[in-house]
Amino acid sequence: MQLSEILSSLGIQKENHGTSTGAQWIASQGEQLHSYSPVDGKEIGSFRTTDSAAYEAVIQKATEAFEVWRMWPAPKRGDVVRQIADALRKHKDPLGRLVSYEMGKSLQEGWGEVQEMIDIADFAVGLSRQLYGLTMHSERPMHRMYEQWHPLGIVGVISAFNFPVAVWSWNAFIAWVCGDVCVWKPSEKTSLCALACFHIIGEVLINAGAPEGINGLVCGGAEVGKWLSEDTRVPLLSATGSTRMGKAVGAAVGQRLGKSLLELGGNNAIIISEHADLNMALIGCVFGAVGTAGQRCTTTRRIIIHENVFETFKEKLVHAYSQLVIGDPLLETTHVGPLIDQDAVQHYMKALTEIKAEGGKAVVEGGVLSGSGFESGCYVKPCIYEVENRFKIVQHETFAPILYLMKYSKLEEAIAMQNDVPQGLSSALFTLNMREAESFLSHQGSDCGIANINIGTSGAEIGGAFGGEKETGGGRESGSDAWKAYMRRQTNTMNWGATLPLAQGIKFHV
Ligand code: UN1
Repeated sequence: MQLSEILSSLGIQKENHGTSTGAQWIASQGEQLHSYSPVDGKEIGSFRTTDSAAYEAVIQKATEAFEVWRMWPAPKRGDVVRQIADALRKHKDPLGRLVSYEMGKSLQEGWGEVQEMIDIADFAVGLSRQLYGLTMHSERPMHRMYEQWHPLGIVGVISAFNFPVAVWSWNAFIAWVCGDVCVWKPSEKTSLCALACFHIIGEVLINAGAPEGINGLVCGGAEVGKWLSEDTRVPLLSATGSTRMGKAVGAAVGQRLGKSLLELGGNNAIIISEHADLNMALIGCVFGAVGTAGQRCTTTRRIIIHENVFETFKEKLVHAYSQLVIGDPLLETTHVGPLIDQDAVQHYMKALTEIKAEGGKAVVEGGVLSGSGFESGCYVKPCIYEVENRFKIVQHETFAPILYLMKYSKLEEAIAMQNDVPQGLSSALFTLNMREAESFLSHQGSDCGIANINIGTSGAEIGGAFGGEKETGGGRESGSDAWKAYMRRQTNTMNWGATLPLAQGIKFHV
C-alpha cells in the first residue's frame, strides 16, 4: 500500500480539523499547523489548532456526556471498549505505519504501539467487571461499612510525541470503563496519529450509542495545555512528557487542588553484574538504548558494568552497534529511525559537546548522518561514551540514542550510582545470582517505579502499573490498580439498627 492510501484509509486529509467531540469535528479559527515526517521531511498534512471557543464546545459536550455515561453499567462501558479493540485490530497495520511515518520509530515498534493499545483495551474490558471496593467491619452494632468507587468526570490527557497513540489509550480506555469522559491533547508533533485514532474510534462510539463528548480532542501547544491545567471542570489531568512540562502542569493543577497524574522523564540504568548472562544482557541494553532512537521515557541511558566484565561487555556493545541498520523506519529491516525533528538533533549535538567538555571518552562516536536517505536531517548515530555518573550531562535526560558506560566493583556501589539521578522511572539488573537479584529489589535496592531482573528498562507490559518516582512525577498508569487514580473513593456506613450509637464510644443524649 502506498503511504497516500494508508493516510486516506485512516481519514487523514491534506487539511484536517484538530478539534472533535468524538462524534463530530468542530471548526476553529486556530492556527493551521503542519506535520512533517522526520522520515523524509515531507509534509503529511495539516490541522487547525483549537481556539478558545472550540475548547469550550468540547468541554461543554464532555460535561453533558458525563451525566449520561456515568450511569451506564461499567460492563456496558467495557463492551464499547471491546469494540474499540476490534477496530484497532482491523487497523493495526495502517495505524502502525502512520505512527512510524509521523513519529519515526521503526515499523516493528509502530505495530507494537498499536498492539499496546489493543492489550490495554482487553485489560480494560476485564476491569470493567472488577472495579472492586473493600468492605469493613464496623465497630458499631447493626452497621455495615464499605467503600465504593465513583467516576471523577472529565479526565484531561496530555500525551507526548514518542508514544503518539498508546499513552492516550492507557488513560482513555481505563478512564472510560471507570465512567469518566476524556479530553485529549496530543503532542502537536504527532497530531495526525491522534486524528487517525479519532476516525477509527469515532465510528465505533457512534454505532455503540455512546454519548457524544466522551472522547474529546483538542490540538495545539502549551496554551491549550494551560487551559486544561487551569480548568476546574477537569478534576484529573494525566500528563506525559518532560519534567519541565510536568512541573508546570503539576503546579497549575495543584494550585486549584485538582488531581494530576504525571509520567515524566527517566534516566534509566542497567547494572551488568559479573554473574550476568552477557548475551541476554546485550539484547536488553541495545534495544533499550537505541529502540525508538532513544526517545522512550524508559530508554536505557546508563549501563553500570562490573569491572571484571567491563571490557568484554564493552566489546560486545561495540560489535552490536556496528551491526545497527539506521534509516527508513518503514523498512522492516531497519533498527533505528530518525529523531522527531531537527530541534531534537540540536539537543543531541549539544549533549555530545557537553559530554566531551566534562571528560567523557568516546566508545562509539556519535554524529548526524547526511546523504541519500537522510535528507530530512533528523538521522543521528547511536553512540556510546564512558563517563562518570556525577557529570551534569549524565544527570540530565537527553531524548536521543546516547548511551553512557560506567564501571563498578561492589553491587551496593552500582545501586547507589543507579539511584543517584533526579529521575526514578525504570531500572534493571542482569545477574544469575539470587542474592544480588533480591538485594536489587529490596528496600535498599532500586528507587525506581520499575525494577527488572534479566530484562531491560524499556518495553514494560501494560498489566503492571507504569510510572516512576522523584522527577518522574509519581503517577501510575495502565495496569494493576492504577484505575483507582481515575475514580473517587467513597466510604459508606449504613446503620440498619434502631438506635444511633456514636463511634469512639461517645455518649451524647438530647
Ligand atoms: C513512554 O516512553 O512514555 O515501557 C512510554 C515502555 C513502553 C511505554 C513507554 N511500554 O517502553
